[in-house]
Amino acid sequence: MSTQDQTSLDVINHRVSKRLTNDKAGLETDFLHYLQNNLGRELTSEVDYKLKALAYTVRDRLMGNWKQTWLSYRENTNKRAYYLSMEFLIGRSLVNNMLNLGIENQATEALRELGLSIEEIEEAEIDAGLGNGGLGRLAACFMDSCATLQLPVMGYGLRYEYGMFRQRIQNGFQVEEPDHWLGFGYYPWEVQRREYTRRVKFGGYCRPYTDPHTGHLIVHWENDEEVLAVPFDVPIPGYKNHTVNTLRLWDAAADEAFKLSEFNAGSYFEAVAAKNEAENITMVLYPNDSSENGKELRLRQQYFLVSASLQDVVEQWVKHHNADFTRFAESNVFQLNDTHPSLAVAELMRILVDEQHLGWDEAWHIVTHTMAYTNHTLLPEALEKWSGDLMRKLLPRPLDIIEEINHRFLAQVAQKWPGDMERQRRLSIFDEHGMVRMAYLAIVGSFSVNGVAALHSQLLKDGLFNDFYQLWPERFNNKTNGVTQRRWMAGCNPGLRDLLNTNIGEDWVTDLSQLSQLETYLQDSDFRQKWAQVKLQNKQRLADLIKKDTGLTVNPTSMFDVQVKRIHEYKRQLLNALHVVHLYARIKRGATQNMTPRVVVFGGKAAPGYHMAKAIIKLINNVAQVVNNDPGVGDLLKVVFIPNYRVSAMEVICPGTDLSEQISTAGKEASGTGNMKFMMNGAVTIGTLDGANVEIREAVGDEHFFLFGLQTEQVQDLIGRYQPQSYIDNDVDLQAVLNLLEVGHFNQFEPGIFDDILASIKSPQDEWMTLADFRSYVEVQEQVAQAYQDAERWVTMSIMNSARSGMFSTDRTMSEYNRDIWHLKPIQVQTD
Ligand code: 26Q
Repeated sequence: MSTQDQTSLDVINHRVSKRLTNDKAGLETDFLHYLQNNLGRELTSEVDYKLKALAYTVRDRLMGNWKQTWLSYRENTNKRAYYLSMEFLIGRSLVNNMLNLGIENQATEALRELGLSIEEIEEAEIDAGLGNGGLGRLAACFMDSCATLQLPVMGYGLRYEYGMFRQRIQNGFQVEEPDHWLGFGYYPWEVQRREYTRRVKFGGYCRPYTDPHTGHLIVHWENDEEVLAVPFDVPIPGYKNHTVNTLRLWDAAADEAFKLSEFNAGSYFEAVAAKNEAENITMVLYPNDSSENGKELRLRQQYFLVSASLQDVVEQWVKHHNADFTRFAESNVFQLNDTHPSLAVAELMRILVDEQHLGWDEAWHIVTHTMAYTNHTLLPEALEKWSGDLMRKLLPRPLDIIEEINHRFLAQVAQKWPGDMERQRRLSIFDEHGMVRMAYLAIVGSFSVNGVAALHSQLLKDGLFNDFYQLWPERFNNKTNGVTQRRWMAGCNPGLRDLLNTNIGEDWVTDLSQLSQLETYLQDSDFRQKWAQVKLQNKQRLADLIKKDTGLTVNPTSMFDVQVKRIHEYKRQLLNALHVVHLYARIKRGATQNMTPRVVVFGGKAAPGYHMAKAIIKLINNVAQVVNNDPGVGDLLKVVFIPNYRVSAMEVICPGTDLSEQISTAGKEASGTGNMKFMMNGAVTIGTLDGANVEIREAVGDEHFFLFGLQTEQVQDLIGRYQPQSYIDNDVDLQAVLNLLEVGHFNQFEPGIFDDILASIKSPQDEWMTLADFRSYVEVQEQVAQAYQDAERWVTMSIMNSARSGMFSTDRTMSEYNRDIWHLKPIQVQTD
């Protein structure tokens, strides 16, 4: 381009960027422009169009900085990190993006001037539910914090056409409905980038041959079928800092030439039908959060993510460094979100050895200096294993490579423990049935292995991964989870945000430790009153949600006692339900003196194939039905099951909660992150010493935390000699509760439907030891009830929980990942 052209282009570009002002008038103009000139709609049209117009208006204001961020990263030779995850549970983006851009107030004003309510438009946004629960939401919080910390981190995930299923409750049962979240159009936040399409191989076989030029042995992966990976980029803005990072989601598409041979052979129908097989890969998220299911399509998804993402990074590298890989390891790091993307270890080897022609040792050095693995569970049933046979069929070359990795690794084990065959057997990546232990592959291929809370990381070293810990103690570390306070306080709790801003300033939004200033307001009666007012308003908002979604009216002055999370036996929603039945029994026998009115709220999805979890949902709904319709109970007890629990529901639930239920069997919950959202919004926790509860209690102080239950070691000691009957024999309350269940009080016309539940909690084999903790749970719940009646004491506890939640920001978590694992330099994005 000539200098003359460049100058006039600069002038035009200047004009374009000047058009994008962040004041009320600018936002109003663009909103109307999109609504009328782009979408062809009016102010009176359906809210979806107004949402789209506003989303485009906001997205326009991210674009310039998005490009600048991209350029800043490309220009400098600094290290970059890639977060590989099968799940990014984003939820809604409008409020978050406006908040981070600092245009919330102006946008509200602009729409008000047009006679529109911004809340109504915000409410219309459908959650991007591309995740199951904690692990997926964690990935989304991490992305927000990295952008805010100006770290050059890119997320890689899958663009599922159907996200987490929608849950309907029908006659008390969970019914799953497909979540066709994209409708028939596009996600307003994404940008398709077909120019970065990659090709992923499946099937076929390997053929070794000798390179005629070098004489080296080369393996060709042949006769495979290729699937296209088309990237869709989602902008991730930092908080008022010009950084806009990228989340790249891959969509599977069939190659034009897919099954060309069949077309040519005249099998037109078969060839078109085969396109489905390719496009199915990113069709649907597996709704299975805590047990692996071994389905072939899931393995395809995992390899598709890993292969497309690694090719993406390596091809960019080759473009700028001409196949010189000497600095690759010091310039790139891949964080594996659980074992789901652990094929990355084999795939990077394949790309480096087969495609870039590096030697094995050089490639292995690169892999083991760029891969870092995060473990999210200790539950044996959740540890991924894939059949070697399935892998041979689907991924012949990666399987070859895993076998070679294992071979070399076991030689190393034999060297450290000569003659210890038992240890070789224990440590082998392949188990005795030829299954690939994905966690072992991840550990062997990574320079860092971390757990997600202090207790969890310790248990990994002592138990599950002890052999590996003995071999490589330096690889093991802890990174306690967090949540982003932008979404989980500033965005979802405007009442609290304003109260904080006027009293402690606004720095807490990027430095959550500032919340400790709240402790100086503990004696300030005006502040305390305002604190209580904010909570009450938020409880009213939650009561409105309950009314809308269940039809039930609840009293916002009651104690709001909340347990929302995936339904799983280890999380022990059952223990909570038993307590509810106990309170009901008390009311029925007239023992209501000094009783605190409670609303017990449940919410969460059960994996569609998890029979017991679905029975628990049914039980809660049946108990709710009986309790809520018993005129003798009144306001003393209400039970609610909020249908379709999701990110946007939690944004209403956590600000309106008094009591946070974190009651998993000790040693089973890796961390928990809901516990942190409740804490920072001023809820008090009742919990076991499990996951991050341990650190929450340490931070807030024992006097502001309600602890109960067995500890991890006691749980482990009880295994094999657990006698639930002995707890029943010694506890009349428990007897009364079980009796009500056994006589069918909650299933009068549905005989037998809770038999499995009863049998499981009464079985000496019950891994979750629900009855062992019943007595201490009930007693501590009584202490909670009394504490709540002392309104002043409760306000103190509430403020203290928020004040001391500073360390549970993902800003802290990400700083630690960066300090100990990634070693990235923050990059200030250049703006003009
Ligand atoms: C695996 C194979 C096949 C199909 C599905 C899966 C699968 C999918 C999702 C397995 C597990 C998950 C999700 C696990 C999860 O959310 N774990 C939670 O991670 C949080 C973040 O670290 C922790 O706070 C929770 O304690 C942990 O349960």
